Amino acid sequence: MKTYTQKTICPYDCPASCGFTVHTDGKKILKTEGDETHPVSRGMLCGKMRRYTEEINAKDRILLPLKRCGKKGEGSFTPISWEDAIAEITSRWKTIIQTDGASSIAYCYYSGVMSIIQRHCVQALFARMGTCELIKTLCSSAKGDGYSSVVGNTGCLDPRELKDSDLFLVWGSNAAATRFPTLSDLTQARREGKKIILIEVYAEPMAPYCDEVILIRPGSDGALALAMMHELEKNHLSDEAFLTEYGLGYEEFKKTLSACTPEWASDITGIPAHTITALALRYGTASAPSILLGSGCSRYGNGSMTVRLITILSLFTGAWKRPGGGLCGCTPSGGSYFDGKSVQRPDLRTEKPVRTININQLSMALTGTDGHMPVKSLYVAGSNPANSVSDQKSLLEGLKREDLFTIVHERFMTDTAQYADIILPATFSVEHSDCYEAYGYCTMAATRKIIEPAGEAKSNWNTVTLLAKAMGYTDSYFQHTEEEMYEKLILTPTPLSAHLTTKERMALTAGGTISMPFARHTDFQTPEKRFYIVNPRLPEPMPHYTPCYGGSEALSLISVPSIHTLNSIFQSEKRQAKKRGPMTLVMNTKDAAARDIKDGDAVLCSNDLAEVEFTAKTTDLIARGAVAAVGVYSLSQSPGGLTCNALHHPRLSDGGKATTMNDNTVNVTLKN
Ligand SMILES: Nc1nc2c(c(=O)[nH]1)N[C@H]1C(S)=C(S)[C@@H](COP(=O)(O)OP(=O)(O)OC[C@H]3O[C@@H](n4cnc5c(=O)[nH]c(N)nc54)[C@H](O)[C@@H]3O)O[C@H]1N2
Ligand SMILES: Nc1nc2c(c(=O)[nH]1)N[C@H]1C(S)=C(S)[C@@H](COP(=O)(O)OP(=O)(O)OC[C@H]3O[C@@H](n4cnc5c(=O)[nH]c(N)nc54)[C@H](O)[C@@H]3O)O[C@H]1N2
Ligand SMILES: [Mo]
Repeated sequence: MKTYTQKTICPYDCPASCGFTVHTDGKKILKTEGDETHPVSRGMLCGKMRRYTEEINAKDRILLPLKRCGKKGEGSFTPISWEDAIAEITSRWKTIIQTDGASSIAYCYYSGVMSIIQRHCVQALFARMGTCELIKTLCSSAKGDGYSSVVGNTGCLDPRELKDSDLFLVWGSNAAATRFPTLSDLTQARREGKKIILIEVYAEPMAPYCDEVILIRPGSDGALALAMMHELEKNHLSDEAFLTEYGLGYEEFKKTLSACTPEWASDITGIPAHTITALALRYGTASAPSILLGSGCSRYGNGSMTVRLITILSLFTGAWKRPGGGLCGCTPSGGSYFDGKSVQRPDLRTEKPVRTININQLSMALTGTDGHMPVKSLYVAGSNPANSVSDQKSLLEGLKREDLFTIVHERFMTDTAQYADIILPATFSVEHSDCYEAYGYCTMAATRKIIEPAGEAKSNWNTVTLLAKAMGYTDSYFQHTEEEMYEKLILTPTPLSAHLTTKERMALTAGGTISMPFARHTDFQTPEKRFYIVNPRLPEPMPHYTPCYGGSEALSLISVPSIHTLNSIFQSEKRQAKKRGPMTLVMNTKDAAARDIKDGDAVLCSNDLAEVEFTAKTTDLIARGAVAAVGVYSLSQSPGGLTCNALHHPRLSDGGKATTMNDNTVNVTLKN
């Protein structure tokens, strides 16, 4: 058997879009390993992607189209042909459009596949059909909203610039799990004697990589940022010249800071006032301090405001002027290298959508609690809402409706697929061609199909175009092949990739990664070419502390990623599942002791939405009053058939219409 290697890109939802190499015989993937030539991952490959071969070749992969033959949700299916599946789906849709209108059809895609064609082509089909529009804000839109309300489209630091930082505030980012390549930058900085300070609710995973840990109450980071700025002002450590020359509203904002004392913030954050002062002084006396911001503190009712305040803090000492100084963790490119709109094609919609559905409120659209009729059909691709979306109990009730026609395009029998009427088999990244741009680094990449799809699996592009043709759509968009789309996308420049030569673009079509220039951080991309401390375009022009939703239960629940899984991906891979262990709720040792709870006990976590059973784990490295549910679990891995998402209200953030999955309260008791 002749084998060879080929480079490709990780399709999953991490900031780096790491490169890796596959060994193949041309038919099957035999092994994966790091790609030493990749400008970001530099030969590293996470434990999950080392298991990619097992995932691709898994025995339980869905390889044929399936049709439901039992009750909804029961999980009984029988194989059908692609022809019959497409005919049934499109005839049902045509009937629904005639009887109830296109606005009773919904679609849901999110981050299962992060490449541009396969991810976004789904939107084009539903735009053409004129169905409900989906607001895709399941992850970090509040963070993006808060950041851009200060600096517009200005790019933040690419983590490769962190080598010049002289102090690091790791602010709610579990880089050990979610920013693997950045972790090595932090480790290197520490070797050079630079200090790393962690500001976290749940600090256990990152504490070993940091010099100091500051535990903070969930959703209170805005108050900390304000008190730090108060102390910077008091100690003449703010860069007044920079703030006045490049910023708008500094003088007005400065006046509001006098009330934001460390004592005031201490009451809100639970951090001692002297710790806040020491942190501010250390930050203010560093030359090029960087803040590495995760998305955790943005997933609250006040998430956008919190990020707005942290972004202003990052500018307050003029750090943005100096190499390595500033904010890392938002969009480093400040825009797009590929013309994603040419795939999404919002222009295929001829009329304004009658109905929009926020993905965080899918449960409401399925049960009709959003003031509309419950939707009649749902198409899911590249998402597993039964595991990943809030208000899980209602969502499952909605999916159970016998009058809901659900199609799930998937690789595995996920909890969402269990509720389908028709399941279509989907490809893995090595079985289709696509373009990638990292959302946490300045890189763009492309990779062609390496092997033929297993069984009868089809890519999102090939499925969407089949459906469109069967709907009778003759638009030229749906007539393109996947390879034509791939080449077209690579050859179309955007303002940020306009400098690439045709030769470079041609080279990219063969596959590879291009490192793009870092942003010019003080070239502020706002209409005024300055950043907004006060932003007159916002409903609340003056930034200030706003509380999160909170709730009446005793403990605040946050939901954090697991190092062993990637959202709901890899949970069926046996070794990863074993390493991850049972569904765990992390508690502060004292909060646990007050409830007579010990490590390993079965506990019940409840609020007005649901009761969910977990295994308790206790540590001093989580803030008092907070509990953390680690990882996304399938319903079958949960002792009570529900996961932490059943405890998440479908409320939205203040800006960005985003998830507030960290902003819920719960009571926790020992299970008898
Ligand atoms: N291994 C692994 N990697 C992943 C993922 C995964 O599931 N597993 N998910 C991928 C995806 S989709 C994304 S969006 C990114 C996730 O990226 P992020 O969402 O940035 O995830 P984390 O890096 O865990 O950062 C969240 C951290 O915020 C903390 N936190 C929560 N609330 C607060 C708060 O109020 N204040 C402060 N200071 N901290 C708080 C949590 O304890 C957690 O450690 O990672 C991606 N990479
Ligand atoms: N409790 C809890 N909830 C969370 C999070 C958390 O940390 N904890 N994280 C949140 C965040 S940050 C995010 S981004 C969301 C993610 O939520 P989702 O976007 O729903 O992501 P996944 O749960 O990983 O499901 C993705 C599915 O896409 C499938 N898939 C992969 N590639 C393809 C493909 O090419 N085509 C098709 N058709 N399918 C494919 C995978 O098999 C998988 O079942 O979850 C959010 N929900
Ligand atoms: Mo995400």
